[in-house]
Amino acid sequence: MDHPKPPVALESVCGQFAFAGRFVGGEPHGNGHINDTFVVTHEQAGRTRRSILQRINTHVFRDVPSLMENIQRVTAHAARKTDGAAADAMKTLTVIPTHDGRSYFVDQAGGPWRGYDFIEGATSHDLLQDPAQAREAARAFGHFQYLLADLPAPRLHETIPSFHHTRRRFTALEQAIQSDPRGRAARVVREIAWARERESMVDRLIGLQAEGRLPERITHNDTKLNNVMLDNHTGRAAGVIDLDTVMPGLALYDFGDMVRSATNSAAEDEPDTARVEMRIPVYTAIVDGYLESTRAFLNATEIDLLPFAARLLTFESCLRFLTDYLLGDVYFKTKRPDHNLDRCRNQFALLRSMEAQSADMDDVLRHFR
Ligand code: ADP
Ligand code: GN1
Ligand code: MG
Repeated sequence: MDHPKPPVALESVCGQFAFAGRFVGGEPHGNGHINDTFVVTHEQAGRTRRSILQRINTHVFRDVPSLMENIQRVTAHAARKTDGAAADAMKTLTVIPTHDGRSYFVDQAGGPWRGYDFIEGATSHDLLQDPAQAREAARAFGHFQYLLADLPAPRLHETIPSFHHTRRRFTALEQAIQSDPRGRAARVVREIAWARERESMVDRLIGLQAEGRLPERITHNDTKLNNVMLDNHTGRAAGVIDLDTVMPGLALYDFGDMVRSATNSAAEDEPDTARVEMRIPVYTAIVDGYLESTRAFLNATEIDLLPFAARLLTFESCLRFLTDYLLGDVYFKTKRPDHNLDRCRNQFALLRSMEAQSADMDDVLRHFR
């Protein structure tokens, strides 16, 4: 799906929300693959203030009321726990209500919109510049799990059912190969073979969860580097964002996706796979930062499986990009014809690099545990 043009009605959508001041302007913002994100500027008494306005992707998130209920509960709980903490403590999103007190607004075309405070003085990085950033991001996502560990009942809604269920992801790929609606399967014979060679990976964590050895926790589930904001001056984590997939999950999914997204020496969609490598210093920083905030509550099985989870989540993303390519690019936003295929090949290159460095990844864990 192409990145949409800013809606002409941005000002009128903005008018629905309790943003302070006069609307000055707005433009697309960030590099998320799912929602349509805009930064909007307001002016009040000569001072400008920025906010985030986001149109939620209803192809991906089918139940917006449940999604927003999760986000409100999670942000309110995290805010209560961090209330009174140091000024530079990690924050998360603050939902701006509509004038009639709702958490989202539905436009005439049926598009649901929400508003957030803009986290100022911080940056969300698409590509890592140095391992210290990875360490900080990992510490932040780990701390986020800690903050939500005592969220009162009821259980959060599953905003995308079976999101990290790797067996179902594998089955979805096999179904896409069978149906091949765009006639693309013949172009990806090699990638399909790579996926099938690794099928045995997909049941491991699910099996251990069923045996009770991996506990369900409240997890972020989309721990990409660009879903954490890092302070521009101190480099410390300013806040965890993109809370749409916060729901019950395994801690290992969060760890694995951090490693997948931050250790890559190239962008996730770099077509030249010779440039793709898993950077062990970055992996080391992630293990260090993540264990700093989670060591007190993870069990031994979770810690043992950290290196495996890195490979599994990278494999999951190979499966997802390949499936979306076969189905005709219906899920992830794409900017060029073979975008999902490039992403898929890139992630397989990353996975192979992890496989080649598997012993080194185990050594890193031995050092920190
Ligand atoms: P998507 O689900 O499409 O990835 P995100 O919620 O991650 O959407 O938002 C896309 C990007 O917009 C983020 O990667 C980040 O750069 C920016 N962003 C989102 N929320 C905020 C915020 N509250 N403050 C500043 N930047 C934000
Ligand atoms: C999407 O929304 P964004 O861009 O932060 C996706 C993740 C993928 C990622 C790959 C809800 O993340 O699961 O790992 O793209 N989010 C959803 O870049 O599917
Ligand atoms: Mg995002």
